[in-house]
Amino acid sequence: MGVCPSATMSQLRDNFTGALRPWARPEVLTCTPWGAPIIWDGSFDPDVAKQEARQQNLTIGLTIFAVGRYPEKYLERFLETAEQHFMAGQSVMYYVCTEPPGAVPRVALGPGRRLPVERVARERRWQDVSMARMRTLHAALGGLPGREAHFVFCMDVDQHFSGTFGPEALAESVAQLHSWHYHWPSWLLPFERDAHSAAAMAWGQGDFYYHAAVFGGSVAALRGLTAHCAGGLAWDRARGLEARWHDESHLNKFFWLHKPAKVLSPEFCWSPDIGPRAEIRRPRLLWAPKGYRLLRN
Ligand code: 2GW
Ligand code: MN
Repeated sequence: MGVCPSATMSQLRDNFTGALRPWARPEVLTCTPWGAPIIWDGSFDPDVAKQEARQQNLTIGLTIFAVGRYPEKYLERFLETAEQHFMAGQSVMYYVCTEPPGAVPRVALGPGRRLPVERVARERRWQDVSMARMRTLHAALGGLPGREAHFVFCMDVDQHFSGTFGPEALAESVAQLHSWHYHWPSWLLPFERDAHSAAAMAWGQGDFYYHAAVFGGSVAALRGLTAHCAGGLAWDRARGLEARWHDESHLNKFFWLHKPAKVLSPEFCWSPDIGPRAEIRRPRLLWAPKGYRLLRN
């Protein structure tokens, strides 16, 4: 499939290239139609990416929300594995938004890594917990986190790291291919189709279906993204609407309108329930099994 050797230099100036070698993965799509790299295991050199990031003395933020029963259930493993695998050797700021506030486990942090804790309001419905993240993130990026970090990743907490997730993943804006949908034809993708919703995608629209469990970028790009999504969620709510996959639907609309500068292969956020796949070599994040009945009440 499409290899994109030039991978447009303008695109890559804000990207950490990690010496891209898309030809190393000829069996998968390594470039989007608009020229952004889709990175797969083996298609970059993690050590080169590491050096590029070290030279620029970056601070990388990672925002995580954990409210209700999620802190006790997921936070410790997420943070412990992040210490092993997320941006190892770089300065990292974890921004944990949690409720109750005492629920953050004590995790030993490496040098240059910090973990301030923010308290957030508890929402009544579970859909609202997930959707309120966009509003809260927007505010946070306008405050201290936005001034400290150069790049920020925003992640679901119900997952853990299982492999290196390093600076090769950084770019002006970064989207994650959804592991259940990356090989589906466009007309089957679960975009919001109600034309009245702010997240509406007409038939024929949509490049890929992205997973809201991982997205990232520069602070400026994420300010735009979170403003768009929080605005769309509020617009829908004022009309009594709720998009099919909540904040994820609005995120997909945003990335349709504003193409991401880098796309992460499903290896970066994989669901073990799918089982082994030849093209999935080394998963970086693994979803926790869904215990909906237990947690969604
Ligand atoms: C969410 C659903 C049902 C019950 C509880 C919660 C819940 C979510 C919660 O009680 N506490 C909490 O902190 N959360 C946060 O919201 C947490 O960060 C979690 O990872 C995130 C999204 O909820 P999650 O992971 O249970 O839902 P998923 O894995 O189906 O998420 C996808 O779809 C969501 C919208 O429905 C979001 O777009 C999410 O980013 C997607 O990965
Ligand atoms: Mn999740």
